[in-house]
Amino acid sequence: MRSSNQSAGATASSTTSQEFGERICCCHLRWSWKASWRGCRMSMADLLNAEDIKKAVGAFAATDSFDHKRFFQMLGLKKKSPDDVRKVFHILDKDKSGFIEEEELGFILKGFSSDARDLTAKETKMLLAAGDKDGDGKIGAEEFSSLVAEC
Ligand SMILES: [Ca+2]
Repeated sequence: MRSSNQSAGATASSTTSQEFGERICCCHLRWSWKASWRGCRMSMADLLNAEDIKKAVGAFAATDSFDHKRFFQMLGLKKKSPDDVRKVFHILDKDKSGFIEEEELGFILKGFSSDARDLTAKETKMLLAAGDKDGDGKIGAEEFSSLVAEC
């Protein structure tokens, strides 16, 4: 049950793995509570095909192999309605800040499958660079939709 922290040395973040773990836990609980409170229990499994999710997450199991274009293609995200893409965005925005921040981007694979790996710092930076059009260091709903449309 130990989580891998092999990439800890490579991370530019000042947050330790342990703090990260606690934060995910809190955010997740808070999000679940908020989501139920709003009457919105949408999950990735409601939006996307379970087999597609499994294949897409499995394809990038190797460290530093993540390619967001191929990942989104494999998920069939581009074929989804703008509304569904927005729902996926909101699931990935765990703290409901209206943005997918760098930390949340690192957990993008886990957003689709809870046993998936975290992105490495390098992969996270590349994904952020691809999606962050206005350079504010995070990905907004519009930016996420454009990122999906570019696939
Ligand atoms: Ca957020």
